[in-house]
Amino acid sequence: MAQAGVALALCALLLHGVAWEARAASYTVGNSAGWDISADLQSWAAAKIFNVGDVLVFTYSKTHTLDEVDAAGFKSCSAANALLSSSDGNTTVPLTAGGDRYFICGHQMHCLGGMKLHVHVTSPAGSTPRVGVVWPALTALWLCLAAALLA
Ligand SMILES: [Cu+2]
Repeated sequence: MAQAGVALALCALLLHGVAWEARAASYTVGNSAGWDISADLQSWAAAKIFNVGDVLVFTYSKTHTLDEVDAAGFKSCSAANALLSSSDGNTTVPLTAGGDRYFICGHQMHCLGGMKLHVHVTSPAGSTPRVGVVWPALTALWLCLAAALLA
């Protein structure tokens, strides 16, 4: 009986792992600095691969805004034609499709000072992201449960 308990505990751990792998990544922009003029946003983005299904979380103070713009607005630091404009201090942006996304602070001087973010979102050709991880993991989970029941 003790053996079965241990096996079940291992199954629970494995299940936790499956849930973790299947979950899309959530990125806090700028890490602890957040969406801020002090953050090195270029380095932050350069070290990551963004996939469809991932989420960007922008946290910022009342001195900033979050504006999503097109490539031209990004280049010129102009939020005049913003696709999205937010100032609530905590904005979650789901990356629902592949391609380029551009974000700037609506205060032009901040943007010119480097408070701008370009991310390229990768969409795996013809498949749902991470499905390749989920099925082998689920199979392992079933084997684990079977082993626990037989123990
Ligand atoms: Cu700002």
